[in-house]
Amino acid sequence: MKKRSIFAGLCTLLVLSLVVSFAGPSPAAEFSIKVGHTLAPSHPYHLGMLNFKERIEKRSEGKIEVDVFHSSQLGSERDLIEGLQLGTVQMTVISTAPLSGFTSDFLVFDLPFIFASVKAARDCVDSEIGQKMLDQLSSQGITGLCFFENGFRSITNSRRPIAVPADLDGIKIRTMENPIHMGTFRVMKADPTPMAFGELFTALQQKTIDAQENPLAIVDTSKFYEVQDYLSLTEHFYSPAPVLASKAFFESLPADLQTAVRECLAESRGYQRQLLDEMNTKLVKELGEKGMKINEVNKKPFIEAVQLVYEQFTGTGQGKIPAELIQQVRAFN
Ligand code: EAX
Repeated sequence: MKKRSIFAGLCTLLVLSLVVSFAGPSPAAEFSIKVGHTLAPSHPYHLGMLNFKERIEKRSEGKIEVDVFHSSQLGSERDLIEGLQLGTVQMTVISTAPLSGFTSDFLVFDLPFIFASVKAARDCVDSEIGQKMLDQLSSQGITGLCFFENGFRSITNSRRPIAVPADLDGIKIRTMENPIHMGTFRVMKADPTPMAFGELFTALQQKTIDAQENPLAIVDTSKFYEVQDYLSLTEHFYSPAPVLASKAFFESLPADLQTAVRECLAESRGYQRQLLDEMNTKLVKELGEKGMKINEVNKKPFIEAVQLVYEQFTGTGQGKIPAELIQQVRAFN
């Protein structure tokens, strides 16, 4: 008799635990936020979003629950943008490059060497110019909330040091799906191949491409040093990282929670950038210790070589950047 009552008790416990585990968000959560991004869990995209999760769950007293998905688990950056529009994803942090298909004004951030320092870049994206660009996404079903940071992008490759533009001649380089990024490498006679970030490591490993370009924190956290021999510190593009929300979801939040999300993100933005600053002070040394052959670069010949890109993309209409906007952005230097 005793054995039967213990067995019955265990079955009850098992059923209860199953019911609770399938019950979805914790009882207090009224709103669930799925955040997707493409980078590794050790990258400041992820750590910054975990910081936001901690802040907003506490600030909302559990009314908002956040889950952060790394390494393209919820798709590529293009998929994530579409997921915001469909409402299948509630938030994302991406580079601006994939947004060029949705609004051409973001293209200004993709112009080579447009920012002379990280301070100028941060001051610009945090200004009304940056907010105006984020607001333009509203017509696409997206609420632009703020800018985290990806950073200045440098070139890695498996063939040779890149010291002058001519060294890029014939190099097959992966780029983001962005006309200015591709145009920039074309004018230096490289062979740009647009590719989703999630496919990049394998392509480098299999040598279907020679090169890629990304900030040092990505070269490290996505382990590109395992499949790339050379790192050349070109810092040719600056990638801001807009934090975007599904407009339908964000506007479904009560006003006080919308304010809470914005304020918690602003605090997490500072934390996220500080992490990158700390990483950037030591990554050149650490990537050298991990076997990469690293060369500094005299940027002047590269800046001269890519002036043609400014001529190609300055103008009005789809895919062009107004000269006035370029001047406004450059004024932050
Ligand atoms: O936004 O695709 C890229 O190279 C980006 O830097 C990455 O997805 C982070």
